[in-house]
This record gives sequence, C-alpha cells and structure tokens, in this order.
Amino acid sequence: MKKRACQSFCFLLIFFNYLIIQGQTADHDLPVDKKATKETMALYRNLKKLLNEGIMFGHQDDLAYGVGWKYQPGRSDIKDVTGDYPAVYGFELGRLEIDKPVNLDSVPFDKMKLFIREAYDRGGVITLSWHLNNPLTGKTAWDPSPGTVASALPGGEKSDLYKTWLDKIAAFMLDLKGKRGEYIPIIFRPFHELNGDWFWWGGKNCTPDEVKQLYRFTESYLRDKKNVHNLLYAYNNDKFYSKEEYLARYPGDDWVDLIGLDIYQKDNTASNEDFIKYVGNMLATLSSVATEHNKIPALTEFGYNGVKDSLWWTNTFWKALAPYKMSYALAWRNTGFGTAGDYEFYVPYQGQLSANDFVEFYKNEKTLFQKDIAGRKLYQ
Ligand code: BMA
Repeated sequence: MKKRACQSFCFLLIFFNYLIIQGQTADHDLPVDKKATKETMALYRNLKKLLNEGIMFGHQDDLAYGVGWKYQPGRSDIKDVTGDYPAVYGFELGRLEIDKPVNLDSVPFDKMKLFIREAYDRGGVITLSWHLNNPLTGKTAWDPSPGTVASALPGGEKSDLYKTWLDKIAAFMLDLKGKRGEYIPIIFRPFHELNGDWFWWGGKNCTPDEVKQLYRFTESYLRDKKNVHNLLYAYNNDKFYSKEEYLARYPGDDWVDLIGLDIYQKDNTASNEDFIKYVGNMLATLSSVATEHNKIPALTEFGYNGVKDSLWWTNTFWKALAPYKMSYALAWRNTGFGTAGDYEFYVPYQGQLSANDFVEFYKNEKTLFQKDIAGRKLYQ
C-alpha cells in the first residue's frame, strides 16, 4: 500500500474505533429504561456529571409545610433560613393507591403535583417515595404480615389488586408535565429500606428473591405496560454492615439507576463521632458499589430529629459526607411540634439552634442548592 493510502486507512481505522468507543460510552451511560424521555436521559447524565462538583441538598415536603406553617405559597423552611431553595424535592405517594385525595402525611395529591411542577420549573430535581399499604391485609406499609410480597406477585391472590395500584401510580407519573408538555423526570424510590423489618416488603417479611421479583415486576409493569418513561429508579437500604448485605436484595444492574442509603442520627444510639464513623463506613461501601455497578450513589434519606447540636451541619454531617461523591442528600420532613411535646423536623427553621450553622453549610461550595444548580439545566 502506498504511504498516502496507508495514512488514510489508518485514519479511518482510528475514526471507526473512536465511533465504537463513543457508542459504547453512550450505551453505558443510559438509564435502565432505554426508552426514557429525552429529559430523563439528560437528568441521568447530568446527575453523573454533578457527582464531581458537589452534593445536592434535598428536603422532603419542603414546599408543602414547615415548622409552624402549612401551604404558604413560595415558602420553605430552607428558604427562610438560607434565602434559597433546596436542589432536590422529595414527596410521598402513600395512599394514592387507595384513591385517597391526600397522602399519608396529609399532603393533597393535587397540591403535590403543583409543587412538583414548581420545583421542576426552577430546575430542581424531584424524588418520590411510596409507603404503599399492605395489599394483603389492607393495613399500612408497616404491617409486616407474612406472605404479602408473594401475594402481590403475578399468580398471587392480590396480584390484580396490586396492578390496579400501579395503574394509579402510572397515571400520576404521566400527569406530571412541564410547560412544553414534556413529562417531568422523577427519581422513583419504591420499596425503600428493604433490608429493615418494618415494612411488608422488607427484611425477614419476605425472601430476598421475592422482593427482587416485586421490584422488577413493578418496574416492567410501569415501563412496558403503562409506557411510563419519565422515571429513574432508586434502590435503597437502611443501615447495613457489608457490601453483601447491601446487595442481598438488589434486583440487578438492569433495574436500578441510583443506589442509596437511609440513615438517621438518634439521640440514644450514637455520638457525633460515632455517626461520622458508621455513616462514613456505609458511604464508603456505597461509593464502591456505585463504581463497580456504574450507578449513581445518594443519601436518599437522612436526619437528626430536632437537630439538637448547634454545629451539627458543619461539624458532624459534613464531616461524614465530605470524603464521598454523592448525588444528593435528602433530609426528611419538617412536621413541626405536636401538642404532646412531640416534634419532627430535620432541617432548621428560622431561629432554630442550628440555623446559623446551616447557613455556613449552605455556603460551602460543595453543597448545592437551588441557585447552584439552576444554571446547569439538568434536563437538557
Ligand atoms: C416517617 C415519619 C412519618 C411519616 C412517614 C412517611 O419517617 O416521618 O411521620 O408518615 O415517614 O412519610
């Protein structure tokens, strides 16, 4: 071959190689739903990119209520304290399956849809959990009656009922649309904390294989039967001690986009140092599973109820998190104070003990809130 021809041939070879590699990378980087909408694909890619820049802060029911208020348009405890909204918004679907107009935490579903649209219009990320009732007994998600998971699977006595529940979830997801009529991408986190014993789908209440089947059935029903293509799927565990335990109920790489951990600091179980250590160990494992399985790691729920330490955010929480790449950390909900001296809140409200420290945490360039991500156009 002449030198010229050889050069062209080599160039072509390199070019085709490049195309193949590009193709593989692109393929590698698709969410598990290969028919995911353009915006959902973009979110998936951008979540991966953002891992290198910082961790998005999220809050459950952030726009619905906070400590001492409910349904005040535009209000958010995080905004009251920092002047900014969170980057991630969590909402909950429990009781949608039984046709209730409000969820199990009293948020009306029609309002929830408006909050989701509002968050999306601002460029925020939305994640939905589902504390679905027990289909076998009709009681709550916390009713661990044996045999429930098997009953919901194809061939089980409650399989038809369970499918009607999924029809309602599908209708909800398909009713979430942006201004151009595009479906709003959602990180869906069904069957969460499935290594714990407290939900009917968790721990010793079913076999690992049963819950894997339930996860896969749910996903394929929504995706292939109901044509829901605006979902990324999140798998998550509560506290765990090893990679083997973390993966014991994992439905497989073809079914999961994000892998997460739910963890709380409890007054009586751990000092700040313990929290940093044991959360750090779990995040290290989560990170290595994420790398090995090409998944996006996230702290899918966390909190220290009442945040009773004025420096908790910078001195404890951030110390636990800082060494790891996590997509987001979602603080649980700010229900406020009950009449019996009870309380539930995980982010500070104005004047709360940890509010100033939360502002410091907010200012850290690695913590990402609304203003940090708005310009990133996560859906493009
Ligand atoms: C729990 C508590 C409950 C709530 C449930 C589902 O952690 O916050 O009050 O009903 O989550 O959101």
